[in-house]
Amino acid sequence: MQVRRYEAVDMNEAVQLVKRDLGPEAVILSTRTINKGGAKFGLFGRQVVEVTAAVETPSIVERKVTAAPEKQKPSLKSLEPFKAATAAIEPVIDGIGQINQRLDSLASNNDEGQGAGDRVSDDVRELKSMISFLIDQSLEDKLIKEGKSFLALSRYLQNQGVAPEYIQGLIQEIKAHTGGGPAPDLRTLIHVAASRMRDCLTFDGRIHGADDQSGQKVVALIGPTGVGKTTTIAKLASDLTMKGKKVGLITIDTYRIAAVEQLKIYAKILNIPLEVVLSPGDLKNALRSFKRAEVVLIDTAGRSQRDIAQLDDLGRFLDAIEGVETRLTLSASSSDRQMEETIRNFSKLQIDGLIFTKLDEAVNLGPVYNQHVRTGIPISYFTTGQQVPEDIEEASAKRLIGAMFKPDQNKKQQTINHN
Ligand SMILES: Nc1nc2c(ncn2[C@@H]2O[C@H](COP(=O)(O)OP(=O)(O)O)[C@@H](O)[C@H]2O)c(=O)[nH]1
Ligand SMILES: [Mg+2]
Repeated sequence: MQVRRYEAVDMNEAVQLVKRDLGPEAVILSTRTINKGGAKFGLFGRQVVEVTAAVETPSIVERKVTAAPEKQKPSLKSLEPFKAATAAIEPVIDGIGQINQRLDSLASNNDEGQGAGDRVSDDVRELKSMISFLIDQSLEDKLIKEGKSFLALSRYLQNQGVAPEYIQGLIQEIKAHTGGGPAPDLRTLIHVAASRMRDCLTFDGRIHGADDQSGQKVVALIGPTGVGKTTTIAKLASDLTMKGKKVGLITIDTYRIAAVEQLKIYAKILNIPLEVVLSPGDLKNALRSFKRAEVVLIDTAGRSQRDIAQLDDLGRFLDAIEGVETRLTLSASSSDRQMEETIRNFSKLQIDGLIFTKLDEAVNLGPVYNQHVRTGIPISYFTTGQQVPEDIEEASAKRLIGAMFKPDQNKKQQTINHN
């Protein structure tokens, strides 16, 4: 195998380079955006796309196989029964794959000591419901009898990561509406499902400024390490500043020097005051010094949602400020189970809204939908990339439901919009 690295101004050019150099068989192993020269963190640096690609160099044995005469290939027609059989067992294979993954994670969780018992029982429960869903052939048979459009919708939503219980609920609801008549065609069904799913969503918690007499809105972004809290704060601060709002930044993330430096750089570039705070008492003082700011954004340390002491510590900081709101920040590319665990543990604290980051990296948005519907916590923002300030938008059904039914359009779309 030959592995090579390329740099280009955009993905399109990178792919052309790869194809020209390695040929049409080349596969892209990884891509990332890097800054070349200029200031750090994307505001002024030149962005280039770095792509690592590889092409197989066939071994002597492989060459012999690929050189086999054309006539030995089975005709397309003779493949039909195999295709049908493969399609029939596909859901079961998918399911077995997922069960294997769960079993692997169960085995590793078992080694993790404190709290592992709870997680194991959660996993076992989830595993049981997954198995019963898979072996519940009567459900699938029923769907087939009602017409393939229901089955197709169910399979489709399953692939989008929507939880089985929501799919079943949705289908039952649509069935109740059709009054036992013939199943609608798939197009109509998708239309109805999308609209019903849209009705279950609540978007709120966008940060514009104070909505009471205080004249000030104080919002802390909380969540696990690395989800993008600091980057999101920089995006929000930049957007608010551009709209003429007076913004103040506070960081209580003093665990890592790099974390403070990261926010300091953003604050400097945006020309926004930043206070670094070490104790709940200091936090009160910092807020006093931001009396004239209309919005104060607080960056917090990435707490491991499994570390109760760290969460209690964060709670003490938040308790020191009257009227503070929180936005729990979650990566849209993490699994349903990870998100659920994070929300469960962070709900020791008050959660006023959800921000989902890294939509650009998410394979599908089913878990975002599941967690939102399960908890009923409104979604405030989506972020769609590493670029500050542009890769953020106010959360909308158009993006979430649109991405589920047109998955190829799940990438960057626009900056913050106001509909
Ligand atoms: N792809 C992608 N990366 C993001 C996004 N938001 C943040 N990141 C990256 O995620 C990494 C961690 O971000 P950071 O803001 O330091 O996370 P924090 O630990 O929660 O404060 C950085 O490399 C960010 O550039 C996003 O929407 N999409
Ligand atoms: Mg941070």
